[in-house]
Amino acid sequence: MTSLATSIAPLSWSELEALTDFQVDSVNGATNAQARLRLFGHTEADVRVTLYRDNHAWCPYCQKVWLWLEEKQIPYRIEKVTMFCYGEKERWYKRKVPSGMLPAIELDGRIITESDDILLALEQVFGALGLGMKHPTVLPLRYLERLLFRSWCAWLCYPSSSARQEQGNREQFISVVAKVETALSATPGSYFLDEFGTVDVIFTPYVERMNASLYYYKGYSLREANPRLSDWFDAMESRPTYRGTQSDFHTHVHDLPPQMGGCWENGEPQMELNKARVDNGSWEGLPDVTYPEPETTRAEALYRVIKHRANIMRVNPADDNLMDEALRCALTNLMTHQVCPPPPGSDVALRYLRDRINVPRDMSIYAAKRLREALESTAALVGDRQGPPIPVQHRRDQNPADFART
Ligand SMILES: N[C@@H](CCC(=O)N[C@@H](CS)C(=O)NCC(=O)O)C(=O)O
Repeated sequence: MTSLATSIAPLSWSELEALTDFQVDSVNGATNAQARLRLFGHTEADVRVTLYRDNHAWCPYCQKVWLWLEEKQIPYRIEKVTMFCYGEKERWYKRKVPSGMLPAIELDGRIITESDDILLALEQVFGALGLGMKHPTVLPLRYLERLLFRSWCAWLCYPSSSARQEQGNREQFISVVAKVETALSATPGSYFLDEFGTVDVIFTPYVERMNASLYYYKGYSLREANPRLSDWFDAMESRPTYRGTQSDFHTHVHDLPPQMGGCWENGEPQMELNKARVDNGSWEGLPDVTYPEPETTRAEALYRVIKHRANIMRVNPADDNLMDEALRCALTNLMTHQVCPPPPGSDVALRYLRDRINVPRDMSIYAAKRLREALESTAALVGDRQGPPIPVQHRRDQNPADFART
């Protein structure tokens, strides 16, 4: 878009609908967060597994099992459950799993909880993904993943009483990252072992969350600072399975605080810069994704907004008519690159939505970046007011009970 771009009136919903033919086969196509059934070319009669995972795809242990099932192409059903931090746990789920904890699977009618036990049970029935969970080469790497997790929590999730303590936590984390770099260097390829496998799946959820949270709360870019991890991320992003489960910085930095019991900023200049960028853009070029952007991302974002527009309108703090017009302006800008001024006073409404797009729940990482960009640049035409702050103690603003089933 150039400064010479002309200003146009918003397209109608039917005109917008005509601009997207985005379609995915959620059952047999590429990994996606919307599916309730995955068949990989099998029939429903072949389904032996149900995965219970959280609605928003925020739970890291759920991502681990989800990625494993996708990699092995095991036919399975998906039932989505509410996490305590954003709503009330479903009674039907508590009857199955009294603690309410996620993930769980039902395998041939048997409920299994604890992600490691789930993977072990799945391995017994369907075979391992590369080397198995208990293989002597895998065990020390699983241990290393937990070590990394603990040093990340120690740095991120507790307030430092002094600059020295903050520095100590940072150095402790970086020393464990060095061990991860060494482990990744042990094989010629980009994965942990010679072939992609269980170990990569086990590292994925938290390394993705570390990359996001340390960038935002500590000004430390895990992916950019570590060449082996950088290669590993790139290799993971070459897999459609990972792309389908992959989240972005904006989603993670705001889903983690209530799940982790708090994330602590260090207030350093780089941190402040990173934070402003993740919250307000530009989202292009952030080190949360590096594979080339597919051509369909704008059409995808448009399709997903149109599909959920009644719910989007309902939960928005602004008046429905105001938001309807403002949203059409942002979508018109998304698709035509033309400036489309929204009604006065709609900046808050547009930024409310900008702050609540969830990846991969709502759309893929690049589609979300495009949509946030269109919402932000449209909002900026009428004001600089931010939406209500995203809560940090809970995320009941994301209660799935306020949305219809997708
Ligand atoms: N050790 C468990 C940890 C599972 C866990 O901590 N799950 C969290 C979500 S990440 C949970 O279900 N918490 C209850 C809730 O948030 O509703 C595993 O590996 O499966």
